[in-house]
Amino acid sequence: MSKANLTATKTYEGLSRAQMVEAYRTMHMSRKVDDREILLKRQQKIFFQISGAGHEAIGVAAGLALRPTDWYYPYYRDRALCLTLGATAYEMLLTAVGAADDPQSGGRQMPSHWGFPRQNVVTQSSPTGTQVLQAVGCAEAGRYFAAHPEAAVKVDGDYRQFKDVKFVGDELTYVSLGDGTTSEGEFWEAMNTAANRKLPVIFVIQDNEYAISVPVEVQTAGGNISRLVSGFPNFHFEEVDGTDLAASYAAFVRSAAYCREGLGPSFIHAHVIRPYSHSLSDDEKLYRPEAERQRDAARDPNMRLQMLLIREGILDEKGINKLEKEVEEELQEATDRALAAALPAIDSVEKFIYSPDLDPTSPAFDTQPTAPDSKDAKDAAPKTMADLINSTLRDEMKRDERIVIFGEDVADCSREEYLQQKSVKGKGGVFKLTAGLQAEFGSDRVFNSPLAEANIVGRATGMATRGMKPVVEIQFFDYIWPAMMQLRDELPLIRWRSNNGFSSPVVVRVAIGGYLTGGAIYHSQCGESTFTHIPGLRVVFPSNALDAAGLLRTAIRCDDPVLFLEHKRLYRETYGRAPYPGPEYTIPFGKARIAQPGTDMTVITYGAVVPRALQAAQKIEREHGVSVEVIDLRCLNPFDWDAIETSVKKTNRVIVAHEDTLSWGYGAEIAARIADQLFDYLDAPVKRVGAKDVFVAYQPILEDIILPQANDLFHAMKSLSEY
Ligand SMILES: Cc1ncc(C[n+]2csc(CCOP(=O)(O)OP(=O)(O)O)c2C)c(N)n1
Ligand SMILES: [Mg+2]
Repeated sequence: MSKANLTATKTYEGLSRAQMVEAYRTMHMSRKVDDREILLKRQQKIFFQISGAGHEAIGVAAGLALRPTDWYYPYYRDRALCLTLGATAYEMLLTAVGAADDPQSGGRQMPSHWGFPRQNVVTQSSPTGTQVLQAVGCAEAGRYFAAHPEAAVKVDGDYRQFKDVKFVGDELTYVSLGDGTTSEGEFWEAMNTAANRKLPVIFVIQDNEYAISVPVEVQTAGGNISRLVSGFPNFHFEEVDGTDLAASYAAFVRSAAYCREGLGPSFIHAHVIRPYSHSLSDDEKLYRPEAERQRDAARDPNMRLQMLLIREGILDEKGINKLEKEVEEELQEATDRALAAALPAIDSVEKFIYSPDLDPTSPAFDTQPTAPDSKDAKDAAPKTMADLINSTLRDEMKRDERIVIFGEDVADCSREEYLQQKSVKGKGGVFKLTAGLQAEFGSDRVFNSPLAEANIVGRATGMATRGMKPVVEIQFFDYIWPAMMQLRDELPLIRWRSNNGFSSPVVVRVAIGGYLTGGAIYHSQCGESTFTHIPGLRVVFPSNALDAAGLLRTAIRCDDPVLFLEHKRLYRETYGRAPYPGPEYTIPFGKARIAQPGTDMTVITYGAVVPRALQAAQKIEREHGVSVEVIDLRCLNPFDWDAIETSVKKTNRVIVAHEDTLSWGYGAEIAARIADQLFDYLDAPVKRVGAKDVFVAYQPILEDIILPQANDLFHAMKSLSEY
């Protein structure tokens, strides 16, 4: 072979000369889009800018080494990756101006919050680190569908009708984050699960040595994340100069091969630079001296590649100029079009908070229980709420193979062999709600999570984005807070922030509430109004076995995320038992139940206060002849305004009662709406009954005085009837 031919076929860690040129084109475009956005921001034509400058080589390397069938959870510096995957400068600028046709969010998110459905780039957000657990869940979904291909088939009549499942057997999931973000607990939770389950995830740390102004040695013990994570089992590790395109590419090729072989996750620690300030709101000169900035500049990835192209004779100066001119022309044309693009209609803001396809309040969910088999007395006997939740989960798992259940202690026994040997009976949840499900459906459908609530909700969110239906359990409401970032900033926003590009209809079951005699502060909390305050999250709170069964089934078949609150005290009460209503029994969301009809006043309540309100209502009827209508809302978001309106118009007196603390509670909203919209029908002020504004104490006499009792309701009813 001649020398010229040899040169022409020379590769750079496997990248051809033509690929090197195209890589440079993308890296240059990426930097130029940043520069253009900075200009547009200064001209006040866009409203935010954060750049990917200095991170171009690692992004392009990833895009070239990975496949279109892989999945991507990139962070905001990944502009060059997204361009390599096929997103365009025009699309990015549509996001920057907040255009109606912005394919990422329809004008809802800041620029650089990547989300391109076509490219499997899953909608990203601003909280640093929330993407990592979701990426783990995404990888788990790929593996799940490969093992259960039948589950991927579309089925009419529930959320599956509206969810295309895409998967290939040897796919992997890319997730990236900055050096500072490795300080987040969720990062460590994700590493732990990926290692433990040998998941095909490539974790990419883009280490530019700063998190805004905080240097890496303050974030990371010893200053090097690679050293800290080196003890995780099952990982393939790379530490690479992320400003070197070919070296970065090689790291991705090795990492991807390892993941695709099913050996486990990979970790790429890429040393990059941040030549611009953190964002346009930051001035790095305040905390970085000139000499340090110069040192970074000498490693600029774009400059390095340009020099390599010239040195290797791949492009000469003329060729570089020509390429850069082409980029400039394309960018100018993209900018002109983006600036002229139509803006979103202002009446579109409430679109896609919930599924536009499946309405869980619709009459289609209004069904009747099927009569129990009369030949089987066991079937016809009234069952507890715990029993019916268990039966509902079982029947839904039979019906829908996309359902998986995980959480703390929910499995029968993680050490399967004990079950097989029949040497143990199995646990199935601290309240036994999931008992027998692992034994029946297998350990890949019902399994224990680590003791980490963000892990549960974050992974579930990633799985549901891919089309699975995770029905996860938070063991106690009191411990839901580690998952709060996922529950407030992620799960309920996936659909809205991506303008319906993605959705994540997870069911989160939570054991809630007090009246336990000894439950004390940390096993008795309510706090539902914190969650009804979150747009995009359905919140359900049944008071009896039949409602729990019907509403749980609706929650599972629904196309929206649902927080399903199960009162621990009601799990095994005699009150509200019912025979199993059959495998198709559903109750629409947002429809209250009249627990007792009445004419003199209305009590609006839910959960464990329902039986207490009924007790008080019966007493006041007996002793004072006051007829009380008790409304059990059973679904808190949406809630049944029609039922409230009808009742208050009839009775003209109303109490809103709940177990949660009184101030700022769920009742405040209902009371305010009644005052606002039904004032003319009221003969007395709207009254509220709730817990004292303290936590629940351990000693039963303290618990009794803190939580609202039937007697408190009785007194409230009496005083209201006398008003
Ligand atoms: C949970 C959370 N806390 C704080 C912030 C504000 N914030 C945005 S970016 C950032 C620094 C991130 O640094 P790093 O992870 O190193 O990424 P880099 O920007 O350097 O690429 C901070 C503190 C945030 N977005 N989310
Ligand atoms: Mg950083």
